[in-house]
Amino acid sequence: PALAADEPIRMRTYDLARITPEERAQLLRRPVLKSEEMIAKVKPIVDNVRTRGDAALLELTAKFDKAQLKSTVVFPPFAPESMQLDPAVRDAIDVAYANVYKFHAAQAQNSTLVVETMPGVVCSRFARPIARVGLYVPGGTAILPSTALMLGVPAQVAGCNEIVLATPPRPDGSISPEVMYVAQLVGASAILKAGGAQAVAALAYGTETVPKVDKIFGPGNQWVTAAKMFVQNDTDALVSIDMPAGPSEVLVIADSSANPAFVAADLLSQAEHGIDSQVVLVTVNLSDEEVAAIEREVDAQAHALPRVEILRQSVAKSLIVKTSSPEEAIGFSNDYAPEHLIIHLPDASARVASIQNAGSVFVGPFTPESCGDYASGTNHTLPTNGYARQFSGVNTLSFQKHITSQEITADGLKGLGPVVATLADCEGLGAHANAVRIRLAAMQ
Ligand code: HSO
Ligand code: ZN
Repeated sequence: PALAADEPIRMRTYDLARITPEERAQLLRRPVLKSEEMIAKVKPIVDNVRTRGDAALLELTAKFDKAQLKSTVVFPPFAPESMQLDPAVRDAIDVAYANVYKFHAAQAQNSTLVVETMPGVVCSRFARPIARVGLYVPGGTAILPSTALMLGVPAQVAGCNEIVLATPPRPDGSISPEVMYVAQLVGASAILKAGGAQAVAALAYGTETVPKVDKIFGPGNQWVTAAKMFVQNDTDALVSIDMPAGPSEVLVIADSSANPAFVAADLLSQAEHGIDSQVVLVTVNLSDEEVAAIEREVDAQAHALPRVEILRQSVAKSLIVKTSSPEEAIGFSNDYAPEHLIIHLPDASARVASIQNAGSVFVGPFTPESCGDYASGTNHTLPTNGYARQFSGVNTLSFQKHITSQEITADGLKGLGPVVATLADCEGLGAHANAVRIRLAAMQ
């Protein structure tokens, strides 16, 4: 239903003590992603790019991005004119880059793990970079150099050989100078000027000019997400993806110690991403008047923001859940498994110990989510849709894989060999048993 422009921008309120378990379960649900339907829609686009390569990419980019390109890929060195920035923006990107680099460099696992499990039986594990990675940086309603940073820095830290950054071009065929600058900072080896399912297909299969990659990262709209799911399931593509993605979310826990203006600002910062953004406020022992004070702030701040039309729709779909203890609030949050969790409680840092499911946590009144979105050092590519139960956000290890290794001495094999031969006999796999016994016999 259309919302009148003069109507207050309000969330829906529920009291956890007054709802049934079924209603509670309903509050934890996200809007359904019609993934099968979307996968059917992207298949023709993916097939087109896979079979016709660059010709298909150029046609689709003309159709969807209104850009007439001669070639879809740009290789370094990138033209200085394509990266010209306002000095204040460049300095801000530099600080963000340094912080994100520092935090992700600390995550790199470069040392080999070595364990002697039995005398003479040495097992080890070491990390190697994923050689070729594709980073999808969405276009659409906002330019997102921050996403280029969040995907590019861990790829650089991990030591990936080829970093292909894909992003839709503007109608004049160019890429925003901010994204170009970040591409250069992170050492991108190619920029693919394409978006949507066609960009994902080009990364997955390669074309005459686009290098094929081994893993595709990054957020995107339903088309991008569906295309990532499709290519991941195609064994011909031999490609993996970072995680299933859905609309962005935040859950804010606040009690009476919280500043209503801060709480409202945090809710709105996430709600402005898109009309499907999920914003949840979980209150702890707030009176009706205190809840109303936050709602008035949401309404007043929203009307003064540039993306008020998006906020009108996303806030209307968002929730306030009233609880009567911090434990109850955190219990609800753990069940919801939000992408972002902001804690406005007096003992916020002590509460982190009880967080079980969340993509990234923002602790205390002076930690807005915006800082993690841009520049504190943590990654902003995080699990949505409740996938924080089993997925981590993008991190340095997302760009590496681990190889295990073992080395067994002759004496080691004397100890371990009979165990293996017994188990192989038990499975009826005589050749396995023989590979051990032939050596044990040779040692006699
Ligand atoms: N909050 C978004 C990331 C972002 N915010 C990019 C601003 N720019 C991820 O959920
Ligand atoms: Zn954000």
